[in-house]
Amino acid sequence: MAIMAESDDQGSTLFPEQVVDGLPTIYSFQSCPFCFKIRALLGSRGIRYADVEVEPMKKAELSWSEWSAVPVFVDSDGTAMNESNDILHYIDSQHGNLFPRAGEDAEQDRWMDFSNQVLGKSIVAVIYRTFGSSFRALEYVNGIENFSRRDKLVNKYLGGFVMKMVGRSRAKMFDEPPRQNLKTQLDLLSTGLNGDFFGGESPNGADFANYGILRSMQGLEGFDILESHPTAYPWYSRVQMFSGI
Ligand SMILES: N[C@@H](CCC(=O)N[C@@H](CS)C(=O)NCC(=O)O)C(=O)O
Repeated sequence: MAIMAESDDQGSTLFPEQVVDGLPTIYSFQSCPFCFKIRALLGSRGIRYADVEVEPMKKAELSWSEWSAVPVFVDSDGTAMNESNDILHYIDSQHGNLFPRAGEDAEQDRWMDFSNQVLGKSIVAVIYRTFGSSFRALEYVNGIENFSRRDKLVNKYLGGFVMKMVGRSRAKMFDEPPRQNLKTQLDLLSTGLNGDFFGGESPNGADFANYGILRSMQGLEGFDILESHPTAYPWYSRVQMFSGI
């Protein structure tokens, strides 16, 4: 595929060839927690978007970029970027400016950071706690039409094995065992709520960031921990209503 990169006036790189159907485009893994953050915000604003499934081993779909992790977001004008929290800020800045930018609200910054540094790592320790739960989490690759039979097998079993190892290393970051730790982190998350949302009466960046991480667990090992949490689950359900995903 030809690489089409131009510079805009601000010096950022444009990749108009990577825009699908003229829509804002997410390059993602179906199961990626950071990608759900972006889908949640786009959904809450009623923005139509294209979602390109990246094959996790070779990542050929990202060969046009310097990035090797998803999500990568390409806006409809070709503006491309990575890092989920930066993408949330960018999308909000283009669609209503409904929550503060990074550096303008210390609490929002703190809880957006928490989504990556603490909650994301806590759920990985739970989802990939055993080989069985790890292979189940990778089962989604079997439903992706354009993955070859070989890619499906490699991703499920080799990917599942690798993720089990990643899960073990994430678990070592916390004092408590994975399931207990997730409950503790949900207790902590609940202290950041300002009424219905982190953002008060409506969701802000911290709501979309933490919701996205937890949304990726739906149907997987450990979601019951969220479902039985008396404060975090009602909050999760409220953000879900907003995002529609
Ligand atoms: N800090 C990044 C983290 C992104 C990330 O770690 N994505 C994972 C998927 S959930 C990834 O693509 N990892 C690289 C790999 O699988 O090779 C963000 O917030 O966007």
